[in-house]
Amino acid sequence: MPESAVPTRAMRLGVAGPVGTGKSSLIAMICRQLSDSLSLAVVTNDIYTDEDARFLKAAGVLDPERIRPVETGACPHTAIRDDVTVNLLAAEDLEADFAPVDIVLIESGGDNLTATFSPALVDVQIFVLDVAGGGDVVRKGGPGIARADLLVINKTDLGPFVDVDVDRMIREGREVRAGRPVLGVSRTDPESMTALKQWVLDSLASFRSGHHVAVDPGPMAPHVHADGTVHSHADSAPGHAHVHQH
Ligand SMILES: Nc1nc2c(ncn2[C@@H]2O[C@H](COP(=O)(O)OP(=O)(O)O)[C@@H](O)[C@H]2O)c(=O)[nH]1
Ligand SMILES: [Mg+2]
Repeated sequence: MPESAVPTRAMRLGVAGPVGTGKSSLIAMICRQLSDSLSLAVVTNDIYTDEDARFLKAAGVLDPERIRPVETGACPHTAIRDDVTVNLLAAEDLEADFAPVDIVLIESGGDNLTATFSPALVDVQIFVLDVAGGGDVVRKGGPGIARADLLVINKTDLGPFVDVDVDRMIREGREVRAGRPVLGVSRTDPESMTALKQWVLDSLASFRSGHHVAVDPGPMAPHVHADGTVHSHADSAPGHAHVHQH
């Protein structure tokens, strides 16, 4: 990117990963640590409710007006991957309403292991797994695990209770990610919170340098929705139509 392309808009940071791994908690943690020094806003993607937005508002880490839900209907992946318009509009509205905004955090409404953000929507993305999901999940791979800008292995405090070797899980994460960063995180571990904060600040510095290139972790694998719909994003370049079939 040439020097003249130094961005003036907010950085958009995506947080994806299976339900329950701690995406909302992680966003709350980032807000708690950075809202004094930076202007932040949050977009949540819920299928039918505004559960995540309500959770974050209740956490009291940000002015509730800065947290907005996008309701995505039956396929939450589409709104972060194939047609990102509603998310982009929500992010741009927040930026306009609370200008200047430094970072808009976007929580995915993912319901499986394979959802990733389009680089047309986010500049950087975190993929979140948790220790309670089992030590094997990292080895199963997938575009988010392998190629998101950061892999967070959350709830490291639970390792001893679920018989998971956390250090090994992190090591295996590094192996499948070919040197991309992996961070073991727990809300009970202040050092891990500081490391997460530093990663966000480093990402913001890189974004503002004008040399940052948003990376596409790759298309999500075909998956089956609860209603039996088979959903293939095999060619899901930004804006590309994807296939739904029963
Ligand atoms: N033990 C433990 N639980 C956590 C941690 N972070 C989140 N949780 C819990 O995990 C559950 C799911 O978290 P949530 O942020 O709603 O997950 P999301 O569905 O990915 O947004 C909640 O009950 C959280 O309290 C952590 O670091 N340690
Ligand atoms: Mg959530």
